[in-house]
Amino acid sequence: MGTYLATSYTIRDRLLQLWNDTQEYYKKEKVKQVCYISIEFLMGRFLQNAIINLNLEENYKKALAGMGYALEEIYEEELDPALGNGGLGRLAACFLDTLATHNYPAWGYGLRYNYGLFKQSIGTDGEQLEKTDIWLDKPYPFMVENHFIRIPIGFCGTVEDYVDPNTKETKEESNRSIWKPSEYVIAQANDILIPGYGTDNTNTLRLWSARAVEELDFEKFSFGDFKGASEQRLNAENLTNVLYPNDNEAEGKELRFKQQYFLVAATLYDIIRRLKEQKRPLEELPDFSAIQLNDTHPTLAIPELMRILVDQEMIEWDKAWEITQKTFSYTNHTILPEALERWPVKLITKLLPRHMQIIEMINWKFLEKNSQVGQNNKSKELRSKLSIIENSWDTLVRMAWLGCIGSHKVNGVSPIHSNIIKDQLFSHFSSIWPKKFVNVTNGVTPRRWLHACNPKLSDLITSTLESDDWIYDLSHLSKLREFADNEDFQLKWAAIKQYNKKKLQRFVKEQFGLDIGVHDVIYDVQIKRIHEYKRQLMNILSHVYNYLQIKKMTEEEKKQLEKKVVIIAGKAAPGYKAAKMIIKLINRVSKVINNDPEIGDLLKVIYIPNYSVTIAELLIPATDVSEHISTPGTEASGTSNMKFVLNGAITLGTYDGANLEIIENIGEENVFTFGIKASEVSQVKQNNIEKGAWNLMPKSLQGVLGIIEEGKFGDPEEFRMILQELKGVDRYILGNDFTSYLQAQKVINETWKNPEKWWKMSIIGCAGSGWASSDRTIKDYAETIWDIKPCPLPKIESNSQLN
Ligand code: GPW
Repeated sequence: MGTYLATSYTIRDRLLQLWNDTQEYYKKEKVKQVCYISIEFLMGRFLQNAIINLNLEENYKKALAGMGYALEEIYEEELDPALGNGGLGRLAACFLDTLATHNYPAWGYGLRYNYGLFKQSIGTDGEQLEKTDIWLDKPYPFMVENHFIRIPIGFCGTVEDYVDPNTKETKEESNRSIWKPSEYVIAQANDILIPGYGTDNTNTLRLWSARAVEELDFEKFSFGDFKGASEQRLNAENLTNVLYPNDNEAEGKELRFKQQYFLVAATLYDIIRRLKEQKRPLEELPDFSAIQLNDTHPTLAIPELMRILVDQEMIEWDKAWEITQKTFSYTNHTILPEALERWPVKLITKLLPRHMQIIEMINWKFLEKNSQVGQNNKSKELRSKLSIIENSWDTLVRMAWLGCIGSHKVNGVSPIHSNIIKDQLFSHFSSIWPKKFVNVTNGVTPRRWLHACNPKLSDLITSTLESDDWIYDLSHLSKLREFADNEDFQLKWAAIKQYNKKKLQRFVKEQFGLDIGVHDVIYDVQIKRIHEYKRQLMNILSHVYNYLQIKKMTEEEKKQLEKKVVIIAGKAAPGYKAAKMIIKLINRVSKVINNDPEIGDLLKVIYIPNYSVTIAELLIPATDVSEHISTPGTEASGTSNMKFVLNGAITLGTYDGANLEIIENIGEENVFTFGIKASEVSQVKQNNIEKGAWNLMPKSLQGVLGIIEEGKFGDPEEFRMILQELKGVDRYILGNDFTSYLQAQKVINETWKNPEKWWKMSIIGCAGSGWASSDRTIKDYAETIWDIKPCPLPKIESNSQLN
């Protein structure tokens, strides 16, 4: 830890200087900035990224070696802050890297949770165990507490009529009111410095943590009520204690709602403070800052800005609304109904009484304008479709509706997803505002996801292209295509894969004491949150099937088989029963297969616990086949699919999310595709409902379920819920896709026998991945939504002196 800290502090020193220079420069230039508000930022480790971005890796390696330390080992000492659940939070982190690298004036805004996503381990029965992630126990040199920035955030209380101080009159038509909160919590800024690659520009990720207004109640303390004395502090700090561990599922907890408001209220205060620092009026907010809402978690920013403009800044409603719509844009990341946030009106009224009034006013004005009032069924139906307020089991506020209505642009994250939101989820809005709905395809940062995690491949690409320009302009990778058939290049390419597989092999041996092969073994990897729609269940069931097949084979037949190591990793939300059962089943199957002497090294199934960004950086470069097998129409984009192709893994995927972009860009002949198209899903589901999924299921899968029910993997009762779902409705249509999934696996095994073909596919995949850079994504946002331009810091003496 000591060497890690010492090294980190030297980097932090440099960054602090560059950061100061950058912030001063942005202020001086008065450039338009973007603020990216996200309830999650899944940053991964910091040190290596910073050293690489500052172009100091060689220097540090040498200097440390001189003192007897290996830089790689120092990297390993760093913790990996888990302030996000999965793709949504990691996307935000990739965006920050790109924004700094390409010199955009940008801020990330999020929460500094005391506890990150739980640490996962696997119990003796194969079940997921969860432990608190107390990451702040250790020093974290790259986050600086900014004591000058503390903002009071109100909750609850009452709303009073606005009384004109001159006329002493209340004016209904001004829409103005006075909110008097009854509770306050302080938002404290904690800044993470964001270095860009090959530039001095250093941006800010500002994470808010909650503090009490009064740390200690001295009255209570002096009367001996020690517990009571710190109660307020504990209650306040509780607000940012823990990251909610759900991915693609809305958790309707009061505390989560408070977190969301706390995030946006502190952030807007901060942005407006900076605007006012420049002595600019609030009418200029849309020219001062674009604000991107990362999914609906920060959509309370819309009524909060309206409150500030109307109630505090005395701007009239319509003008305030124009400013608001021009400032915000909203990204939707899912269409799964269980993930679309809807908060009870009752809860909002209690916690944010004024905001609830504002939401109702926004809704009323919107409906007045856009749906003809009438009592016939058709106009009633339209009104209930358009309304922000939904009447179902309770009266609810649809946050996605609020996001659409309050923003000037709404985007999906891949073409198929953007089409679904335009034509289905928000079709009623897109006919009102056809130009509001756009697509911005996701991307990943090539710095972390190729250059840093796969240094050997990075070197090979640089030496082959005779330039490292590709690191900040990934479209250059296309030039690799001409080497796809080159025997010498293929050998080098394959050798690097072997090298990365060996690294993983050592890890598996050290962690689990398990021996896996490297040569002539296909590494087949599926790593992501465990979710029914992502169909890890289909993956493991297919290997039960394969296992049963091998058991029936003669020794001669076995000799013809390809060897495979199947790796699965990912966490399940602690309250998600089906997902936890899937983890248990994977581990039970793994135990049976790995310990069956008749199977030997033909098939191994490994579940790697506690999946994280750091583990992804180890697994992705070592992968031959990566699985992205969601039910078509369910995975908005996926981003690890991009990381894998970039690192020469071949995709085994369905026609879903960004898999379709991979297919489009590298050709379907270079992807192992299977299953039906999104347009066919509803018909299959309907058949399942009408005829019963069991009756439509292929014999192969029926046999597998039979074996589970016989107790081959322990008491079948433990898996009843997932088995019943498969046999009953099979919402994610595993049964329907099972046969073609097995067929795709066969094609993989056949292709593996032909190395020239395999490595050609692998190289073409990488060569055709230029579009998958988050640099391209951010350029799209900057040009089509944010209207911001790069603002590179001029190279000045004081900066260069540091090098
Ligand atoms: F439900 N995504 C995620 F839309 O990782 F909010 N967590 C989430 O809670 C949600 C979405 C939410 C993911 C999508 O599942 C994935 O398909 C996409 O690539 C990623 O967000 C980034 O856009």
